[in-house]
Amino acid sequence: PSPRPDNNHSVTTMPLPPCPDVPPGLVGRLLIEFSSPMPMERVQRENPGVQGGGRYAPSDCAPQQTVAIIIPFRHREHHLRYWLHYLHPILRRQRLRYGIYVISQHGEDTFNRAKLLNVGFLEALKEDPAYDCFIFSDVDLVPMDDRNLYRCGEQPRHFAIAMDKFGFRLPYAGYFGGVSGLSKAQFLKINGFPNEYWGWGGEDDDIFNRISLSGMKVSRPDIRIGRYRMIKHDRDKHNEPNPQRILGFRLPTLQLRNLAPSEGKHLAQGHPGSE
Ligand code: UDH
Repeated sequence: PSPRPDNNHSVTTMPLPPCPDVPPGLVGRLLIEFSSPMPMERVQRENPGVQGGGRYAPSDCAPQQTVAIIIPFRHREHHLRYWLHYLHPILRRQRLRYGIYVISQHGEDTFNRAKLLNVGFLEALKEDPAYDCFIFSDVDLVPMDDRNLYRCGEQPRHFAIAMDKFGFRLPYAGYFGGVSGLSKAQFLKINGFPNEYWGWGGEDDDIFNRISLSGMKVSRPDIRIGRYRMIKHDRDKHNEPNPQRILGFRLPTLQLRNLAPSEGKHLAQGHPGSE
């Protein structure tokens, strides 16, 4: 039986104030490096506020969104430890309520990144129907600036716009790879991600096209803020470039016409062989 309320000793919890739009305590540009291996014990020790399953909520304010971070994964444990080491403190400073979902592909068949992300969307919602923002992040990408806020907005968001491996520039105008975010409604509007891309490449361009064809427009942070370090690695086994990745790439003519000439050049040069 549940305890009867005792009027003399009732505990009333005050509702938390909403978290401010601009979180206080952000530090801006960060030093990110991957020289010495990162032990999991250190990650755990340094992030005591994180609950089981990689869940966290600020104690001093109520965030507007509940964010599920979905990571496509196989055999990258050492990358994951770096990712957790850097991201937990950043997400905490950003005052997010979040959970992290590492979606690992079983077996050694060809990797399928987008399908894993679809699985992550469904599994996160099964665990907590309150998730209303989904951020899809490669395990080897760490933001270099905590002002790059991991939250959803009016339009689908592309976060990883200036990676070190691309010379801190967007490789082509329609690039949507690395780290991206869609609200639940936006994800459902584009009918989720494609399941047909086996191996490396093409699925991010397909997602970009789904967004454009649904009448939405990708939003991006300032180029000085959307900077990322990628953990250097060789190509994984069973994730060879998908020879059909280019076939899936069909920019609607309308969009091509809207590109500035310089963007068109990047598009021609940077796609789709660039890594
Ligand atoms: N991923 C895994 N395991 C795999 C393959 C992919 O976890 O076996 C995930 C991981 O989250 C990774 C993401 O899928 O960050 C994207 O895959 P990727 O890192 O292989 O793609 P990227 O374009 O690299 O970053 C392509 C190979 C680069 C080789 C460069 C050699 N100089």
